[in-house]
Amino acid sequence: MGYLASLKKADTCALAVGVHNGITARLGERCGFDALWLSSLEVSASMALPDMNLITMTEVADRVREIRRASGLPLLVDADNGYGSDELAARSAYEFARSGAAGVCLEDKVFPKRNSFYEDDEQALEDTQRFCHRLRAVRSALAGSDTEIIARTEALVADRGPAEAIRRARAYREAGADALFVQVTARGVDAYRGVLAEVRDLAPIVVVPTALATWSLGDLQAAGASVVIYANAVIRTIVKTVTEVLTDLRAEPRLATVEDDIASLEDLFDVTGHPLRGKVSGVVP
Ligand code: SPV
Ligand code: MG
Repeated sequence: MGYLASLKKADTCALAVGVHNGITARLGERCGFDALWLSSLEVSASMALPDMNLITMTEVADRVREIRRASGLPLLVDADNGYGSDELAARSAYEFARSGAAGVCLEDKVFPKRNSFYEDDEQALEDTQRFCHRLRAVRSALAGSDTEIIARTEALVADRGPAEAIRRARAYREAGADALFVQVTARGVDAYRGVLAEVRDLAPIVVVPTALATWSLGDLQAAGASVVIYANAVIRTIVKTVTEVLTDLRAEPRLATVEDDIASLEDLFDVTGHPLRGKVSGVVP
């Protein structure tokens, strides 16, 4: 049984964190998260790019391998819209699964997609039947694998209303998705609980509560979540903290200015492993 199916069967809710590389995955694991989300926003931002289908399947596959070396946690991979065609979606899912992904998430946005939170941009949805065709292509590429398919609908993001979100979630489940993810931004929050109530019995539900910042884990689980993903906390921490530390260091150029605000070398070596202390974690199994 796949990871998300087992969470639903156990009637439990896992906590996942969005990451973009080996060290952020390792830190997520050390901080006690249950699972990892390889986020397109995190990966794009880590390359100083906007999140709009500029990253490629091979770049993401490299990150999957890097993360799997650094952490044993289940990894859910954000495969965007499958990178432009059914064949690319299928190949991507196959490569990610072979590299150790527990789940691959595909969203119903046309290529090139825009991050759901680019509110001034057009959020154009793929036709439902075309997206179902894509899911079936991915399903057949993953035949015999435990890697699960998460189908994500952007209907609420695109302002298409709760009925459309429910209709699409049902269609995607029928087309072979193992889990469902209804993305929500500020404009969809009022409808969100009602949408999940209609789809939660169909499959495990993935929730990214970026627009639900005040909801507790209990609230999210009560609404139907089998896994809750804090998708972009890591990269936002990096932007804020690195900016603060470098600003201080530039203003007062001596390392002592910031030494209390940055990790000690000891702590860094503890995270990455240290050759003089035996095992180099993640390199020597
Ligand atoms: C991501 O983390 O890349 C996601 C979630 O797709 S969100 O950015 O909230 O759309
Ligand atoms: Mg994404």
